[in-house]
Amino acid sequence: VATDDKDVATQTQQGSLATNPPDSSSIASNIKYHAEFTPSFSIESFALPKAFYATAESVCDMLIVNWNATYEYYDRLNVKQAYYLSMEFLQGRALLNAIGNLELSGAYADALKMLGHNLEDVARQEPDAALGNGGLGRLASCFLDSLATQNYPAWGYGLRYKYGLFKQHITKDGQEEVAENWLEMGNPWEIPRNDVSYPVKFYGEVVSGLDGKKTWIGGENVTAVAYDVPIPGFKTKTTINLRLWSTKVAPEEFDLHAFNTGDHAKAYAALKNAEKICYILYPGDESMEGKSLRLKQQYTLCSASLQDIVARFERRSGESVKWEEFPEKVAVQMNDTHPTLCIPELIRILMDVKGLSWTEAWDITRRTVAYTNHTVLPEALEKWSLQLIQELLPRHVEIIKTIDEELIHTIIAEYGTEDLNLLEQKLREMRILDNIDLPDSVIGLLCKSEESSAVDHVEEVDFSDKEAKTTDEVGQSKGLDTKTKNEVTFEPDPKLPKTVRMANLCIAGGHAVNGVAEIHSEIVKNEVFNDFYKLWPEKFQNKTNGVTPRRWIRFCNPGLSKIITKWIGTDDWVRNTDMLVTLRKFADNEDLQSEWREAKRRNKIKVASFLKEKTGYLVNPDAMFDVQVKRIHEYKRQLLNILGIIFRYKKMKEMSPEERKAKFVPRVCIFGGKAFATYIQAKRIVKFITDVGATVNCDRDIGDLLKVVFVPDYNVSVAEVLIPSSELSQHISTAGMEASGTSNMKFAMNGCVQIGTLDGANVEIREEVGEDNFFLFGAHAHEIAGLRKERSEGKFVPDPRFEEVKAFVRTGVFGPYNYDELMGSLEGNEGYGRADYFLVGKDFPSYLECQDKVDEAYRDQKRWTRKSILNTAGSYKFSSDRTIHEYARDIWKIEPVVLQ
Ligand code: 4GP
Repeated sequence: VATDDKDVATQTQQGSLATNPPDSSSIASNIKYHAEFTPSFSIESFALPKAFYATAESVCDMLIVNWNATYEYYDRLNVKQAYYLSMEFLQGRALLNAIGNLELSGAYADALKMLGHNLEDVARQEPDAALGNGGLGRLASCFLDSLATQNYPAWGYGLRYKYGLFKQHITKDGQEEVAENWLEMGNPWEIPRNDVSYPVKFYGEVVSGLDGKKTWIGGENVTAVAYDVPIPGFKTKTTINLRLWSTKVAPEEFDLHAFNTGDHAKAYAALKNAEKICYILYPGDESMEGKSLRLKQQYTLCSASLQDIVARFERRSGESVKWEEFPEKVAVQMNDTHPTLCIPELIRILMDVKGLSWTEAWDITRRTVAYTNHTVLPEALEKWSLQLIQELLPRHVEIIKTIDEELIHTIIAEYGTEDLNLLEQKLREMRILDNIDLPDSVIGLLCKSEESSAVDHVEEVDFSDKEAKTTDEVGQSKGLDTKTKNEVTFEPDPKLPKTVRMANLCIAGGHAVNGVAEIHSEIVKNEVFNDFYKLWPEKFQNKTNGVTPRRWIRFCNPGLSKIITKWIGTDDWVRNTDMLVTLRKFADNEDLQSEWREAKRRNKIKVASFLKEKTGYLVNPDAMFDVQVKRIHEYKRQLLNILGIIFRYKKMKEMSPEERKAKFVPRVCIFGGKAFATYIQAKRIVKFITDVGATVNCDRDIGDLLKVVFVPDYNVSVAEVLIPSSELSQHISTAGMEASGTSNMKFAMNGCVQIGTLDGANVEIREEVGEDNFFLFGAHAHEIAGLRKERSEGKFVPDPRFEEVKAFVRTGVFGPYNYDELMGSLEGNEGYGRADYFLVGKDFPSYLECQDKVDEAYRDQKRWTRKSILNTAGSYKFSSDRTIHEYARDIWKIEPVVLQ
């Protein structure tokens, strides 16, 4: 065993992997070698899950060789490198993806067969790496795959959470959350780098030297240690890095004295404090708890990553470090506002550690950093309490105040001081610091302009002396005297909190701001950040999301992929999805159509047994598979879907068996998704759907005509099973609220027809697949504000079908649970919050009518298959390869580097 294994090792060491791939018997012996020598498992047997871990270790050997070669090459060429900073990476499983990208799937399947195992069973042993909540995290993971595949020099940086996104159990009470200990058995894909670690400081104080130089001292120090996860590209040797930080106690913080004198609790406190930073993935935009811990997480990511990036820049620069060239070698992308602290942290490192001036540091930072916005939901736009940041990161608050002051001067330069009401409004809306006194320098300026009264525009202020300012000078200035300003007051409201608006900081401190679909980028420009757009139109861009065609069609849907390859004549479409367009000309070809339907049917049969295993429900694979899988959120409107199903159910019950058979196409309605643990309304929706399923699925009158199945614990791996089998998928958010959506792209790639609103990337998908092949309904984004107003004024007249369905629910047909809160939220009853804020009632009639059209189209299987083929063909645009290429070209200015 050892000799054979060495063969693989030698082959890979010599870097001959790409040209000389190992055969199945050498792979088998390498797996055996790991089963014996990798000290994670006892030696007694070679059963599951050990077989998975040994297999993964053997794959990882190859990845490390390629990783080293890639790293070494970038170092040697000193290329410009992009860094994608994200609090979330929703990687899912890695085994099939890695061997698929290495083109070794067949060899591994054979090797495992020799060892008495089946590749699929082995792969299923891998826990999902769920270091993310939803779309934003999965996008980050798709991006890594595309970066590696297209040979872009780029790394991801994130946190190595001990517990990923919770496991969802469905009980009689609805969703129950259980901790997800994905690292329990070890992680074969990571390489701990004990030699790569950085101090991360919290609390303490800032002292100024005589020369004005600031030093941040005291406080609490933790150590961030790097864990590297190699990310292989498809059909390339390029293997990039996802560097995840884990925190541990800094040696100086461990109180040995306390320990020795028996105060173990005290000694352990520091240990736990440090480790708990990376304990759990926070549930994202809904969580109100643990703010300080969340901020510590964000800062840990920013500080460790930037120290690492700066160190690499210095090392690669050799003898002559030219800081002004930093932006020519480094691009930092902030995935939403979570890594906003990158901005003050880079400035801090450049000024306080490297000795640069404010002007230099500010200029370098602005040329380096860019920001992606992923949501316009007001509650998800991060605002941090100034007091909390002040306590935790006192030096950063000084820097943020200086940036805020800089921004204020820009705003004054833009709007002038003639109309103080307008200026006051703009300052209130645009400042980074919300509800905080204006700095003295600004007050002086405004008073002067008041005296000379006729100033339109003030000159840009020179900030070159900023490093000499103290916190007191910047922060403790008074509000303007209300008397001199007549009506206008620049004073903070003592009743309101003082906060830092992270998105405003990102926009001011970065050189690019992008939305994630055309319609969303327009909303970002014209509504949410319109003032900033007017100030800096050149910063605003669109980068429509994409998904990796490797994971999301080639590997998860091998049957369909084979057919596509056959009809296109090559499998190059996996790297160049533009080729999918070729399918258009075969959309009516009967041979293709029947192969296509057959592939879909095989996937449906697989899913039928998957559903049986997960939920106990038996479904008919000949029924239409109608799927809505995504986070449970009111704006995504799972409620609209389930109410539509209930209406259908009610109508079926009212008909004779013959009538209902003639009227309705049999459907299996599949739901999946997690609700934030603290999001009560979303959890009610989960409970509601499962209750409806429990009633409908046991109704003998209905039989196979309708099934409603909620798949528990929706995650990346579940998506990989469900999406290839689906025929209709639902993307039915209230228009203007879904930034993009990415599952819509995955469904389209897999030949699934969509029903949806004109929202997010749906708009572009519809354009590409053709209007006839997309079931459109609902209000448009520009109508929403008016419709909400109409509702709140009591002018909305609900459709009788909407009233009927709610009344039906209230009869108690779905069990003893009281759905008053849910139904009430659609009516705006007192005490139930927003009066159908998401406009379910408004869109209900057009949704029902559209669903009738879906049934009608499905009856004609040729017509339906044509739509399905045209969806795959039209999905060519939604590869993350295209998205990444645009980021690389327009924002990061990096070039592909192919290993020689
Ligand atoms: C999501 C958006 O809700 C989704 O529309 C988009 O496709 C995705 O980001 C990727 O851009 N946002 C989040 C979040 O996941 O946490 O804000």
